[in-house]
Amino acid sequence: RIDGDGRSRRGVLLSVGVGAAMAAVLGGTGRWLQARRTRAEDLDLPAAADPAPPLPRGLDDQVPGISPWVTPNDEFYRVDTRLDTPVVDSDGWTLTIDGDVEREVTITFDELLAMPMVERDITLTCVSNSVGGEYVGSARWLGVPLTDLLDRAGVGAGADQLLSTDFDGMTISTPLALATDGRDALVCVGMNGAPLPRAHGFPVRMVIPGLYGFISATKWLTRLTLTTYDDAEAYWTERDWATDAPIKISARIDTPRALSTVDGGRVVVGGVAWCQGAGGVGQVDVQVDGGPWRPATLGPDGGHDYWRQWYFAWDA
Ligand SMILES: Nc1nc2c(c(=O)[nH]1)N[C@H]1C(S)=C(S)[C@@H](COP(=O)(O)O)O[C@H]1N2
Ligand SMILES: [Mo]
Repeated sequence: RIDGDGRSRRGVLLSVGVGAAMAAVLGGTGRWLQARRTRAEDLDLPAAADPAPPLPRGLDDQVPGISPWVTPNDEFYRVDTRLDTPVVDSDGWTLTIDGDVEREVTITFDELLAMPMVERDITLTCVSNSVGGEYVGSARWLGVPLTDLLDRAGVGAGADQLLSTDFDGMTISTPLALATDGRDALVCVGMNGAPLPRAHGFPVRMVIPGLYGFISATKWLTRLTLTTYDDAEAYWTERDWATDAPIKISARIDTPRALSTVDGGRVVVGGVAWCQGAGGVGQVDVQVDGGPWRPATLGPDGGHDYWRQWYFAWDA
């Protein structure tokens, strides 16, 4: 960087040269940094053995202001009990499956990557999302089916709760029956073709379609404990939140924005709707003031665990 007086400031140059450039400039120190931390963007993820079908083209270009069909990673909502973005290393990472199991299992990140991966398009949302709110997003997730991991440990007969723990001891509880009922419950390493961003759980998180994030979507996952609701309470359960929390059917109007002013004539009203666990969205209706409910035009179908775009041309 050259300052206003024309002199270059070398110290500043070093501090902005993070990562590869820093390793090159600092030599030994740089190598030490790289050995200690696997940067998310440096990881090569395996291809899915069971890939998701190509997504049909969404309505993004047709309906200005509508939510993108696939939420970009850096625009994906974030809900955490913590304020910082933890730096968890994939090199030292392990996942332990314990509790009511036939044999306790601990696997490394490389061992997880060696398991057959599946790819699924899943909409994730937070129970704290208000009507029209921001806490919902849709991505293509890459991961190992949760049941493949549980099968390695052999689930005992008494368990009814899957208690997952993050690297820092934060716990999330999931009803075992729902996590293993055939839905695409995943232990994920990838999001939209990239390793998980740190804010979204790098190196490994859970994603379970149809359950709100606070009972399913553990980020920075390190432990899965088979237990019962009588024996153990998760973070949110201690705070009196429900333990059984299926995602409710919902829709959001993205455009026009609430309280905005539009010109008379043709106004395209558009948004997204989601209905996991009940076959996906089959219809969206729109009502203007007290008028009749009229059917909106639906965007393409991304599967029953994925939201659906819709629009309605209103003659204002
Ligand atoms: N470790 C950890 N995992 C967590 C949380 C958390 O606070 N800590 N929040 C949960 C909640 S309430 C939601 S809605 C989702 C949000 O995931 P996202 O931030 O990637 O959108 O993560 C879940 N997983
Ligand atoms: Mo949440």
